[in-house]
Amino acid sequence: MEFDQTWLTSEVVERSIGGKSFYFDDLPEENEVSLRLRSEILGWGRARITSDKEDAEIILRVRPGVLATDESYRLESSEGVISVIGNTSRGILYGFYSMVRRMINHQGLNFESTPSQPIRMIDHWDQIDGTIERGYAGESLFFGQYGKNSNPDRKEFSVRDVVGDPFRRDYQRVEFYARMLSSIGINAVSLNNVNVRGLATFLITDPLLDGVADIAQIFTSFGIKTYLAINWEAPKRIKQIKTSDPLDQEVRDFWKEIARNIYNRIPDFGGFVVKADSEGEPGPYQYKRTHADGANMLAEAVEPYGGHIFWRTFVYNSRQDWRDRSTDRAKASSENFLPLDGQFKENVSLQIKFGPIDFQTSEPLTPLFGGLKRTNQVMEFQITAEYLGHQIDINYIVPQWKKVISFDTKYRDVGDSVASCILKEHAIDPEKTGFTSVGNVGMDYNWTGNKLSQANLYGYGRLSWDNELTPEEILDEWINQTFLSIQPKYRKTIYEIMITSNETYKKYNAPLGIGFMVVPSSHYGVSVNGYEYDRWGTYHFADRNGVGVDRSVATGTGFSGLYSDEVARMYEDPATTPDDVLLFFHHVPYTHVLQSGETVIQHIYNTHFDGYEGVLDYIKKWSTLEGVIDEIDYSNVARRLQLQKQNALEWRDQINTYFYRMSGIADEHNRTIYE
Ligand code: GCV
Repeated sequence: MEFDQTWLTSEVVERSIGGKSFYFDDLPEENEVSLRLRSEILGWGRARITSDKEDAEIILRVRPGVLATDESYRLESSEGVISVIGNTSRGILYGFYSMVRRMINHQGLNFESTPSQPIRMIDHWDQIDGTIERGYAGESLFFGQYGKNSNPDRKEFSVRDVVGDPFRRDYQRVEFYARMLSSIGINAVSLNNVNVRGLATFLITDPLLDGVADIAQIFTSFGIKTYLAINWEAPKRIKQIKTSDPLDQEVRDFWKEIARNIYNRIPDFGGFVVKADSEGEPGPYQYKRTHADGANMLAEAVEPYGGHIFWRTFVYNSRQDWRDRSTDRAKASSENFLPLDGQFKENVSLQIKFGPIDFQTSEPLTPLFGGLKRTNQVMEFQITAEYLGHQIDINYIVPQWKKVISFDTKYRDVGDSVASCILKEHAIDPEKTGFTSVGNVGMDYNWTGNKLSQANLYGYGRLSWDNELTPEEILDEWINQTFLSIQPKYRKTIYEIMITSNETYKKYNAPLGIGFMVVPSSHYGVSVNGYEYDRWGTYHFADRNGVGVDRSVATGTGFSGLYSDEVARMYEDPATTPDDVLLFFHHVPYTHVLQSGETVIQHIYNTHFDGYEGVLDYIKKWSTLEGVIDEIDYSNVARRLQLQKQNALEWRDQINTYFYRMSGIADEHNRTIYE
């Protein structure tokens, strides 16, 4: 095959189910998923299907109503026979992949599982010309002509005119991708960028719907619903209607007609993802309507078909004046959406970035979680490493996500106030809650640019399915499956590199939660003041006295007051604010002593020297794998490590020098800081 087999290699198959005989017991009816299951067993699984129960080693049983949800599964093993049980064939499909995984990882085959989050989605930022906004692994799997249009990271995202069929139609690749997603429990995919540019606006209409339908058919068979991102101005652009006002009857009829046509072609179509009034995109504010007006209008259009709207809360003033200290971007989504709590229809979910700004290395949980009490919500993550090293630097992100979803919001009105539970607790339809994340794959041979970035896709799926899993367990599983044939000591080396990699990256990046010291636009590499005087509202306010943004209620922007009383009290006071977000909430002197006991300035120096050393250590460790793992994988990562070393060095020296110049305070350990 022309692409890497990820964690689903033929070795994995051989050591688990290859050659085994499967028996379908009591399958009430065949559907796309049960047919797919059969072809997975025979094709990918290289196993047999027997009609004689006595001959079966693995029995698949659909038992409607036996398990908690239609996605749940149970594995039972007795006297050499394994049973996979589910209410539906979807449950069995998840059970099937779980059985394979558990066999490889020696995790035992008496096991029952129900997903923690009902929605487990991937959003693609793929563009109609084959490029991907914030993509670091080649072109889109869905659009474009690979080879002719190879320009994965152009650092600007306008879309070129497309001549002819925009679809790539590499269905072998899409099928394998769908298998990857289904094997980790993903159940929804949005195909195109939320900035819907150029011809992409027309994906919701004929004839482009044909291409969408072909892709959706593959995803459906793996239990995955397909969504599209829409352009708010579609009524104007597609049908030359004079307005896109959500209360205008012609506009409402337009969307109803669009929905009717889509569901005719794709009966299990998921619905729409919407970025409106955000970073220059059009939206209801143009017509002085609320975001509830906008979302509910679309929700009404898809409602007769069971459709669903994901409405993003990433709405902020992106034309800020740095001189204006009263506007705080961190407050924007709360200011825009808290007043609308309770006004959204049952088939709308607000799609909320986990942090108040934008997928930085360290950010607090956004106060919308817990603040919204009667609204369906999904938490948005970013697997693609926009601010986390572009899939050049090694960065296993799961520890950061785990920390976010485990944050205790300390709201007393709910049974469980931890971030991952609050979604259901405050929903009007708990089934319309969960996680979504910007995907990280492209047409690169290994899907993710850096082979090790596959672990982030794997980890996102596994964590979404089971919020109790630890980053360590997930990494262990991924390494066992991906590097199945190498000796345990080498797997341990890979583990040691990856488990510390998020912390290492954080160490040489912007310090203590301040964020955004990146090169503008591309967001890779250091530029301390790159965003300091710009329009995006992302400032660090370093001066000769100290650094950080005062977001306290007493003297700052008041952002910290948006949390529950207990959490607000914690963030209000620099002494109780956790170190890793201190500068997000407070402007403190360089001599301020952290909870760790270090001063801010010494912490900056120490972490930046350590971070670079960490990368040197990875290079040494990785070199021991030469000749042990596949040469393609070895050199893929080795090459990137050299780039990471350069990146970490530049971060270290520019950050250290900048803060030395600002503070005039020398490093306690007299290491080299350039003047
Ligand atoms: C799709 C950030 C990124 C943009 C992205 C935006 C969003 O600002 O830099 O590329 O646009 O987030 O989430 O909509």
